[in-house]
Amino acid sequence: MTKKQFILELEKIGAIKFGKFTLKSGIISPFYIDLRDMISYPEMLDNVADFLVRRIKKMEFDVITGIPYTALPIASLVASKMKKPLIYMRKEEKAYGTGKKIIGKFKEKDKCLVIDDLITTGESKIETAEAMEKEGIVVQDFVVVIDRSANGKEQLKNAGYNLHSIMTLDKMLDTLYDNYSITRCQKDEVIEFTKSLLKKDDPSKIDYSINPLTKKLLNLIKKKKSNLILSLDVEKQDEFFKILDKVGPEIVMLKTHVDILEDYDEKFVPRLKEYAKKFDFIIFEDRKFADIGNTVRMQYRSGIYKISDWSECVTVHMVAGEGILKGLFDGLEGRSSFVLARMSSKGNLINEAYSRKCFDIARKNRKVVSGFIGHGKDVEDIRKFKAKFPPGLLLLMPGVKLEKGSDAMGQQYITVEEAIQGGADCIIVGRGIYGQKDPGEVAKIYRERAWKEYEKRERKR
Ligand code: S5P
Repeated sequence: MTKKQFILELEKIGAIKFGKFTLKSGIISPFYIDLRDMISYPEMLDNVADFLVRRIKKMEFDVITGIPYTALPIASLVASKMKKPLIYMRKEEKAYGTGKKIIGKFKEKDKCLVIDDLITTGESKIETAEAMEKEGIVVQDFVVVIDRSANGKEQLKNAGYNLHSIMTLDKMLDTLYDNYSITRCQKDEVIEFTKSLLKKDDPSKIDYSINPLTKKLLNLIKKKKSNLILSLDVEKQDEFFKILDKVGPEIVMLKTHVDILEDYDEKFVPRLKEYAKKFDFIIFEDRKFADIGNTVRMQYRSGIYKISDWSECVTVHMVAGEGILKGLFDGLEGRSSFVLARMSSKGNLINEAYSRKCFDIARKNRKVVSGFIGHGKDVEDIRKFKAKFPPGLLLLMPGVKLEKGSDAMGQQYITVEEAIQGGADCIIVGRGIYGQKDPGEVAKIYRERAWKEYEKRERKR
């Protein structure tokens, strides 16, 4: 079978379709490619494996993998044809047994060639490579059957990987067009659509006016020369305001957990607002909403605290899905959120796929999402995490102290410098400041150390 015949065959079995398709992200696409069913056509499967063998024959690698599920049967056939060992990574986390992430035999530093069916943006390829690298495997080359991306090759190159493909989208469209399977109009529509996906994330096109809170925070950072958020987790109002008096000049945001206060009363909010005005900071209730839209709507607006009246932004867990944002913000103006895309606590259950879904939802809801709460084990880890953010969304980082360390209940700390170098726009500090003898003085140190690093980073950009 030639490549041309293979493409025509793909269309015949319904693996390529033209029309209107809603993608996972909610975007409507004029075409759709899905190679999953190819395994039921032995001749096609055999052919695709032969194409791959020809493409990779001269490459150097020790083991082969296919990204589950679609590419795994393809990769096993390729591995068998090439007499190379096959390994694969579990798609789901295993909660019992050995907990082994990679199935198959490999040695530390083995070079693994990764096969996949498609590439759309490159994001998930980079995640796979990073996950394999964590297990001691070296990844350099990806081979896909169809490159349907606008800039996947570039994306991977920037992350340090090579992309090879059996065929590109252009080649596929040309073949189908030449064979009268699609019209010129359909072909152009697909090309336009693929290009338009790129434009969406162009950083020079970020419009901050869509989210006034993001704009306000960025202005405050510049004006106060501060990236510091105080997390004032104390139980008495007296102590709360005593500390705030000292730390107020150093911060751009005050993060509260209002339900910690033992003596909360109707005087608290007006006083807090006075302080916010006097010291010019944003009030940020770290409520971590996580329920269905209807429930969070009430939790946010009603009850004793009526959070939406006074807190300019709140934290949100995206576990209940996108509806939570509707519940929280529909009908309200000038309010925004930070989504927990990673946590600082040891053993937390957030994984890469979950973080990515948070990014996707935020990308579609910039009006009410200003950015993410996130953490990382070191500068490199945070950099990779931040590189996946939709442009213009900010990273606030808790779990920060002057020195690395941890507490007795699983909190993990990295240093101010690591956080900012990695890409944090603000650091969130609690006990590192309010637990000290002179919170004002210590806050100043945090602010200065963060600002110094931030200026260095921004100059380099
Ligand atoms: O992953 C997280 C997310 C948040 S918002 N880890 C965190 O520690 N936080 C919050 O940041 C936490 O609820 C607390 O209010 C603050 C960190 O406090 P510290 O005393 O450990 O600095």
